[in-house]
Amino acid sequence: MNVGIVCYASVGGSGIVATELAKVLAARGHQVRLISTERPVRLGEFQAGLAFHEVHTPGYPLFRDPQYLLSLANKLVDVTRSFDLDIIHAHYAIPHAAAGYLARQILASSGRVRVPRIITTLHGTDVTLIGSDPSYSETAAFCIDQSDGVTAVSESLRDDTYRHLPVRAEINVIPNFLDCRHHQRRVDERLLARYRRGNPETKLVIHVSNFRPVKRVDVVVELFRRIRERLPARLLLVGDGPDLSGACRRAQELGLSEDIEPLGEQELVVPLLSIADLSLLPSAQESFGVAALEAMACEVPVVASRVGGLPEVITNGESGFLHAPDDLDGMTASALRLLSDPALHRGIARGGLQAVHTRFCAEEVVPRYEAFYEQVLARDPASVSSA
Ligand code: GMT
Repeated sequence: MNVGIVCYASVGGSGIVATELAKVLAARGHQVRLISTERPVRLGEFQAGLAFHEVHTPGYPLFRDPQYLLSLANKLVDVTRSFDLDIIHAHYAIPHAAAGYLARQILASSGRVRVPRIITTLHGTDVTLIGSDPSYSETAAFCIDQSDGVTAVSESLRDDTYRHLPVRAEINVIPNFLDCRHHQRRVDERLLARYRRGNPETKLVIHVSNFRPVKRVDVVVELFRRIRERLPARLLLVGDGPDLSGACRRAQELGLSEDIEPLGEQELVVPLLSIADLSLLPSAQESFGVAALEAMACEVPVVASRVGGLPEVITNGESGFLHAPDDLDGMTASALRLLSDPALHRGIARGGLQAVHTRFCAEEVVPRYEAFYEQVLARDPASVSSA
C-alpha cells in the first residue's frame, strides 16, 4: 500500500506514535511517506520504503498567522499526485483531518479517478481540549465525519468524542503501541551513578511530558517534595514546554533545586527510563498516556491519575497505581510504598512489562491498522464533489 502519514513532529505522543507506525509499516513492505513541518524526532536513519516530506508554510505580512492548513492540504495533493497514495492517515484531527478532506476534494475536482482514502486518528486533546472549544467544534466534527475511517487511541477517547462533539462517524479503537525490541530496560551504570550523585540509596523519580498545564507539573513537584521528605530522591524532568520554568522555580522555592534535573527534550528516553525507580503522571486528562507505556516497557512502575484512557493502560495494583487526580495523599503513599518495598516494586514492574508485551507491542497493534486500511479501501469512498 502507498500510505501518507501526517503528524505533528515536534512534541507529544501523537507524533511519536505516527512516526513509529510509519517505520513499522515500511518494515512490513508498504511505501510510506511521512508528511510534517519538520523531521520527526524519532524518525532515525534511512529506512527502505520510508520517505519524509516537509510542509513549508510561507508567511505573509497580511496574515497574522501562517496558513498551515492550506499549505498542508497543498502538500497532500502534491504527494498524492506524485506517489499515488492509497491512504492519507491524519494523526491528530486539528487541522490534519481538515487538510485531508480538502486535499481529497481538490484531487476529485481535478478529475482524478482514484482519490486517496482519508483516515483520521484521534489522539486526545484534539477532541477533549482544543477540538471541543466552541471556536473549533463544528469544523472539527465535520472533518472527522468526512474521513473515510476514524480511529481513537482508547475506548475512553471514543466515548469522549461522542460526548464532546456532534460526531456521527463510527470510531474504531486501536491503541497506541511501542517497538518493544527497542523499548526495554538497559541500565547504564555510569548514568545511574551520575544522577544518583554518588549515593546508591538515592531513588530516581522521572516525569516525561510536554510540560503543558494538562500534565500538572506543579503536582509532580509537590509529590516529589513529599517523597523527598521521607527518603533520598532526585527528580528527572524530561521534556520541555510552558510549565517547565515554573516547575523549576517552585523547586527552588522549596529548596529542592539540587534534587531536580531538568533534562529538556530528549530523543532517546530509554536510557533515562532505565535508571528510574518511579514515574509520575498525575495529569488532569490523558486519552492514553504513551509516557506511561514507555515507562512500563522499561520496568518503571507508574503512579498516575485515574483519568481518560490511563485505566486501559494501567491496572491499579497490578501494573501501576491509579488515584483520583486530587488524591495527592494516595499518590504519595503509593510512591513511597513502591520506593521502599523492593518486592512490591518488582511485582508492579513485572506487571507493567507483561501488560505492554501482551497488548501494546507493534506486532500486536500495527496489523490492526493494516486491517483497518484494507477495510476502508474496500468500502465506497466518502462522497466527494467532482467538477
Ligand atoms: O498532550 C497533548 O495535547 C499532546 C498529545 C500528543 O500529540 O501527543 O497527547 C495526546 O496523544 C497521545 C498519543 O495518542 C496520548 O498518549 C496522550 O494521552 C494525549 N494527551 C492527552 O490526552 C492530554
